[in-house]
Amino acid sequence: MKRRNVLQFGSGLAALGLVSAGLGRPAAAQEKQVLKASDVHPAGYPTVVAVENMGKKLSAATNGRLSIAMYPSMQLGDEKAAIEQAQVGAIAFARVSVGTVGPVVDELNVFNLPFLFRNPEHMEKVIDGPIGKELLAKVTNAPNSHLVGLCFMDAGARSMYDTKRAIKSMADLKGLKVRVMGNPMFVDMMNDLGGNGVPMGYDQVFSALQTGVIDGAENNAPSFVFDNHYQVAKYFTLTEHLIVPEMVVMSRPIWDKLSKDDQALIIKFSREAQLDERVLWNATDKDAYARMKVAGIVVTPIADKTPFQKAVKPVWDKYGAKWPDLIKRIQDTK
Ligand code: GTR
Repeated sequence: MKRRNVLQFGSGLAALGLVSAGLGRPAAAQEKQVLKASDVHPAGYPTVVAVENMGKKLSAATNGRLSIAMYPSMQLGDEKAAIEQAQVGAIAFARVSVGTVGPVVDELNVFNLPFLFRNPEHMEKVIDGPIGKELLAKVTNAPNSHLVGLCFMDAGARSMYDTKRAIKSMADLKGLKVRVMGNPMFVDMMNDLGGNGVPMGYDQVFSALQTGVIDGAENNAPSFVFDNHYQVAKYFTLTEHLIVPEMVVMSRPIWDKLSKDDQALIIKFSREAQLDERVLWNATDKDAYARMKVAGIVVTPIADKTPFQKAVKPVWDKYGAKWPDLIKRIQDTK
């Protein structure tokens, strides 16, 4: 074909709307793309809103070419399912707990060690600093993750709740079937604490509490309240045994098809989302405790957590022994 014909052929394709299908010129640069995101929590929850805000910024920066469609409330399944869908490119973003990422990228399990962080502020320092960056890169660079680690988010501290009794000491946990996230570390942790750890997808927890398949679970106050578990479990015990951050991970197959500029925008807005979510989180956490009070939930503080901390030592020995330097750097973060 002569050059003129090539040009005509090209503009003909444009007229037929085929350019965006990749047959003509800079398809990727022009094509409208709606990026699907999944979250287990309902509309209005801090993580959901933070990812939606990311989408609004992305839309504004690309004149609507890129946008995010959020599917909240486990519409696309539990977190394991969300990760698997992201890995194959069926969705673009999975907002999940580091608890669920650990089985995919082992090094992330360092954040899943019980009583690792002194308090949520300590965790924030770590995720905002060099260790946070390094662990995001671990997710991105792990050969079989098929994911890109975009950012972390706050999720406060996780405590026990159950339908049977207030947990005043470890003895009260004896014999209780307590749901944990699907990660062997948490099953071991719960068994070491005296309960029976039952790994289960988040989408099953409410009905399992209702039907008595489990006696309790463990989570932060906002999940307990806004995912309605407090309607069935009346005892909330401030064990604060885990301070596990959330993550937003992106589908590697989708990421690889984006231009460098689009990738940079996504990185920028996700890093901003890490801090935006924190503000939303703090307000929602307060709100959750206020609602628990109104609902008459029995909140039991644990004055001395030392027996709980001692009991989980086997978890540290079994899983933490792999990362002595990393653990020391985390502990040394002030
Ligand atoms: C919540 C967390 C979710 C999910 C859930 C669970 O705190 O925000 O991502 O991990 O816990 O226990 O499965």
